[in-house]
Amino acid sequence: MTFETLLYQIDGAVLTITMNRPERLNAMNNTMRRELIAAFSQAADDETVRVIVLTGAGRGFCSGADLAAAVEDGTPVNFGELLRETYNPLVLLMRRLPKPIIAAVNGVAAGAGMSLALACDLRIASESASFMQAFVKIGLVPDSGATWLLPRLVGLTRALDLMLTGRRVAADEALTFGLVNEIVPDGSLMDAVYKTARAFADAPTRTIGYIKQAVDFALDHDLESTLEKEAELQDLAGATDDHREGVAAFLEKRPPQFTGR
Ligand code: LHQ
Repeated sequence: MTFETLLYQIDGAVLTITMNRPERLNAMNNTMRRELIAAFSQAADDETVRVIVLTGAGRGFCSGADLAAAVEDGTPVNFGELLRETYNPLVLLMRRLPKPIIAAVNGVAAGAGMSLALACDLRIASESASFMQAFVKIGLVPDSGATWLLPRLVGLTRALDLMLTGRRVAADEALTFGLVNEIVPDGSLMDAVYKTARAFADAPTRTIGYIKQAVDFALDHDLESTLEKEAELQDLAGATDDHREGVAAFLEKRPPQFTGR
C-alpha cells in the first residue's frame, strides 16, 4: 500500500507505519488523518499482519494537529466535526484493533500525537523522546481520547498536572510514572522495538485481541459484567488453534508454535 504522508512497510508478520512529515515533526494534516485510518483498517484486515509498530520519521513522533494547515487552506475548521470524522474513529480503530500496537516513540509526542501514543498498547521510547499535552497551550481541551486514556494510564493526579499545564515531560520522567514501558538509547530504539514486535509476531494473536477487548471493557464496567465478559471471551480463546497448541506444547515440554489462529 502506498501513501502520501505515511510509510507502510511489512516485514514478515510485523507492519511498521511511519508518520512521514518530518519537516513539521509529523503533524497531522487531513491527508495523514485519512491515511492513518486507511492504514490501520488495512492492518486489521490483513491476516498476515500480527503486530503493528507506529513511529515517526525524523526527530519527532507526532506533534499533533497541523496548526499551519488550517491557515494555509484558508477554510474555517469545525473542531467538533473534525474530531468526529477523523481523530475519534482513528482512536477507536486502534483501541479495537485485535492485534498489538507498539508505539516506537522516537521524539516529541504532542497534542493529538501524544493521544496516538496513548492509544497504542505499549510505548517504547528513546532517551530523547518527550510527551506534551500541548492542547492547553493553544487554548484547547485535550482530545483524541487523552482525557479517557491518560488518567487510566498514569492516575488522575499526574494526568491533571500534564493536561492543565501542558508541560513537556522527558522520557525518564515518563518512565517513573508508567507512561512508557521502556526507555532505550536513541540509536537502539528500533532494535528494541523489533525485538518486542518479533515476540508478538509469534504470539497467539487472536487471544491478544481478546485480552485488549477484555481490558478495555473492564475499564468502564463493574466486576459482575466484567466476569461475564471474561467468560464470553474465554469461550472464544478456548476454541482457538493456538490454545490447543499452547497446551500441547506445555505437555510435550517444547516451545509452542502459534499461528495466530
Ligand atoms: C508544526 C507543528 C504543528 C504545524 C511543529 N503544526 N507545524 C487540534 C485542532 C483542532 C481540533 C482538534 O484537535 C486538535 C488536536 C491537537 O493536536 S491540538 C495540539 C497541536 N499541537 C501543538 O500545539 C504542538 C505544537 N508544536 C510545538 O509546541 C512544538 O513544535 C513542539 C513542542 C512539539 C516541538 O518543539 P521543538 O522541538 O522546539 O520544534 P519546533 O517547534 O522548532 O518545530 C519544528 C518545525 O515543526 C517547526 O517548523 P519550522 O518551519 O519553523 O522549522 C514547527 O513550526 C513545525 N511544527 N509542530 N503541530
